[in-house]
Amino acid sequence: MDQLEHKTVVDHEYGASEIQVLEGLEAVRKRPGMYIGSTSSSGLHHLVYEIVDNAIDEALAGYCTEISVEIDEEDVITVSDNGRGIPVDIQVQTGRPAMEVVFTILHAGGKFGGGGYKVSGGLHGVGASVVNALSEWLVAQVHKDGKIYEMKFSRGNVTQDITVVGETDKHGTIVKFKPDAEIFENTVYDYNILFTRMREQAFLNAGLKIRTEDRRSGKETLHELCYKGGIREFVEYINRNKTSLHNEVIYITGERDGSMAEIALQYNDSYNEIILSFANNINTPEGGMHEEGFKRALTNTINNYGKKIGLLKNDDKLSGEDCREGLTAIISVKLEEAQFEGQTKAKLGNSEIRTLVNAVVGEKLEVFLEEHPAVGRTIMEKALTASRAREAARKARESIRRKNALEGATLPGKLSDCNERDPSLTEVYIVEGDSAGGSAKGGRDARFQAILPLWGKMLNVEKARADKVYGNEKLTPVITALGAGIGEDFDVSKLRYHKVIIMADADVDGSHIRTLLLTFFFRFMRPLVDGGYVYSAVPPLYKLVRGKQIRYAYSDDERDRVSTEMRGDNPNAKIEISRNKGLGEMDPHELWETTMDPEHRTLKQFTMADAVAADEIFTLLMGEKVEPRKEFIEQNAWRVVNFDY
Ligand code: TTJ
Repeated sequence: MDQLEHKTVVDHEYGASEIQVLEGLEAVRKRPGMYIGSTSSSGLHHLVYEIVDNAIDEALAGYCTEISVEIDEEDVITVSDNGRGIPVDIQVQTGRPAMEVVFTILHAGGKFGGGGYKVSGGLHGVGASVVNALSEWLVAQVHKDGKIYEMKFSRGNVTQDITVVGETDKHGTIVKFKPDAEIFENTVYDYNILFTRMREQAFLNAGLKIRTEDRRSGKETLHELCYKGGIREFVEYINRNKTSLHNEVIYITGERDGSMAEIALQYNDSYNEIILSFANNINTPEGGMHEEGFKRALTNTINNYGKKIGLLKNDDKLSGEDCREGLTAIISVKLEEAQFEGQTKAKLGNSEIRTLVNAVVGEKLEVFLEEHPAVGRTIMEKALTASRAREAARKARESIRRKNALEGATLPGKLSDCNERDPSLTEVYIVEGDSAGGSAKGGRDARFQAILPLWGKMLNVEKARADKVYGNEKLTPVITALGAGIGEDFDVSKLRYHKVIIMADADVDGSHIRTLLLTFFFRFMRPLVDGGYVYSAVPPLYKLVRGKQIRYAYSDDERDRVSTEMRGDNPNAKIEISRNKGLGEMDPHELWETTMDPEHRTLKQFTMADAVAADEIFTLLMGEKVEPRKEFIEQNAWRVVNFDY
């Protein structure tokens, strides 16, 4: 195959710029966390996003209509697009082909070529060179001007200079890489994580075709995504299992000074608010200026409209939260120099965007409501009911507070508290049923473990408004035991235990109570979930007995392994294996050994990184619509039982 001409001048000594290249990528390999957040699963998947962002930029520039993401055997990833292809000509500043620069120089992303990269998606800014540095190998091909150009790398080093390897009538870029097992704890890709991310990108880029495919044996899956309606369809998707209050999704867009904002919203009959915001296609879970501008405009517009149609009297005022009850909204802004702030760089800091979104939403939502009076009235009524319920909830909370003050904030009678007072050292087991509670109380280490038994039917908070939740006699002991308040008053710094452990049987009933409690925590004590304070205890599934020797197993695999171990060299040994009965039937000592002793137990931490997934799960498991719930449980039966979301 022909080598490009410049190949003849490659055999030179290292110049200053190349030494910098090597040092740059060496730094990435030394401290990968600085560039991709972590070397755990999240970092591994981040590699794919970094590559895909380049293709999305090309789509934003208007030159790419299709992107494909594939997983092959050994977790090799291939990302391709039908864009113009990375430039292959020699770059003036470096004297190297642009294609090489993209993969070898840190932050090269938007710096070359001019134009086209106006709203760079790879704003977390690390780009293709970081992926290259962290890959065992990477192969890039560019189809352009009738030729196929190829370059190869290993751990950031060039192993094959740019070479023409064939002819083509197509245009586009193909990048194939294998994540480096020396860097990542685990190099196995989760198709579902990649698919969810790509679906989000497909919603955010209306009309863009995205294909995702898993080609690993036994896992074969394929999706073709394309949403002509963009974020309107995103809102419909989130609301698909809910009952919406008006048929059409409200869609607002506007631009100013090179920035643009796009908002889609629809109300449903739930009590929850879901706002997802994005800046340059990057999710901003901590919100920021675009969200602030939106919220401000929404509250103002709804209040003004209420006055205008006479549903709000003189001094009546709806709060922002009232106006957002049951709201699902997507806010997507595109701007030139996005400033990401906050701990996780997940918050948009550009204040001009607040002004833009506020102005656009203020102006256009008002017009919309005037042109759609039936929708306007529905939204007003929803907000008014929310306001009345909030007042009732405030009174309920107030009465809890007053009662606590009178009784000196007495802890619930059923709570067996621990001796230690430092919350960072303590844990509370929330246990279903009195007998399990008894065993737990007998088995615990009372120095740092508290036990709170619950019994009877738990309230499904997904179907109840806040005031009913605050006054609920099953939940009150949980609220007072945790000591951090509830709802708007919740203050995680007052939490009395830093581990809140739900202990329920490993069966369907246990899974139900777990789900009810988690829903409660998720909806009413969200910082508890976000802070990673919520755990699930994992009781053993099997008990194995050989003579006096007793062992436990927490899965079928472990049961088989343990049984082989116990048998040792004596193939005739009789090992009795029994399915574990239930927490209530374990004696205190057994419960301690298998489920509560920090030295031997397993705890599952409950985290909900993906707000859309969490909302979906709780809506389905706890909501009104029966059909989608049945479907979900049938499709995810094992996950529901194990609570392994
Ligand atoms: C840059 O400006 C001149 C014309 O080409 C532009 C460009 O680089 N386009 C481009 C890059 N399209 N696709 C990419 C790309 C695609 C993947 C999958 C990976 C990478 C690193 C870049």
